[in-house]
Amino acid sequence: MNISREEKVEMFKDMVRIREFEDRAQQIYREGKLNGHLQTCQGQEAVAVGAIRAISKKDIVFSNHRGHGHYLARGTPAKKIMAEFYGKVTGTNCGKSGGMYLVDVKRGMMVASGIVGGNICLAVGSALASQIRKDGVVTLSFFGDGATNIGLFHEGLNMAALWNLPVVFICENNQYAEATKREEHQKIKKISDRAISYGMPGVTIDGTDVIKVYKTVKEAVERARRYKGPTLIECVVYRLTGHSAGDLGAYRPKGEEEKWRETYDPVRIFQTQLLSEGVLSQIEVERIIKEAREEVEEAVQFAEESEEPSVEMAYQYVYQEKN
Ligand SMILES: Cc1ncc(C[n+]2csc(CCOP(=O)(O)OP(=O)(O)O)c2C)c(N)n1
Ligand SMILES: [Mg+2]
Repeated sequence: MNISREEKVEMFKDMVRIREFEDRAQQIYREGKLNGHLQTCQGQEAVAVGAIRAISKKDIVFSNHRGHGHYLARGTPAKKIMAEFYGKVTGTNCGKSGGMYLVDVKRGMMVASGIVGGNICLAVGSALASQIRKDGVVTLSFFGDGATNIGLFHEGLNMAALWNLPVVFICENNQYAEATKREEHQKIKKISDRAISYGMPGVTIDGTDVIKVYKTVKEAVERARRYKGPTLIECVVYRLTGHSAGDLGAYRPKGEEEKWRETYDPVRIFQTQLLSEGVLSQIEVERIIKEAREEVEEAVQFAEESEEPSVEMAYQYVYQEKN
């Protein structure tokens, strides 16, 4: 599977956009400008970008509470996501949800679920619909390591395997579920080992390697599209931040984050790779970072200048409107 220089550059751009967006959003949250929770995905950019680039336009994605990167990679405008954080009417959900439940149906981004493991069965339902319609659509479900202990994970994967549904399960194993280290919430060494008990292929990969993620997901998507059944892909990453923007991660062993940052920062790894391959020059890298920052600042300005939703809007989109 050959990946062109242009594709690599596009992937790098998206990873930088996500990193810049998340760093800035976290900063804004810490300035006390946003309500609710904000779970950012620094350290997981390669999963979002690699996986989303491996699907086609008609495919469907169910994201989770750490999903901003999935949306940015799919093309949801940064300004609409930022406006949603601010609770503004111009946000993806008209300011009604905040960052945890982003929706962009037009781009096949059905919903991000703040219910841990909640999107797994929604994705299985979507894949069942595709199988009945024979529409050739594949559904992706993103979730964390913590979600793999939830009942819905077992029920969903079992049914998907049994019926050969066109769905790919992508576990972003970022070593923590809130403040609980993975070794303290499950005994298995590899989450992908669970796949065998449902009768589907399971694979553990380096989730900081965007090309590896892309190739692995692409293969699983092609398999699913031929109705050969689902795959469980465990992407090993590290959450380069606290659980949410208000969490400084004091429960982590001293130096742990720094160690991962030095060795497994996906953005830095890919940047070094592209520089050494001669795909990008240092000047081009700097330009990409500058453009990403400009896009994020425009998003912040748009969000701050946008209107609050009206009181009447509280009752809109709650129930299906008649006709
Ligand atoms: C069903 C359910 N239980 C508990 C919570 C509270 N909660 C929110 S995020 C989270 C941790 C999830 O960990 P993981 O699945 O590893 O995802 P990560 O946050 O690491 O991306 C928990 C327990 C919830 N939202 N939903
Ligand atoms: Mg986790």
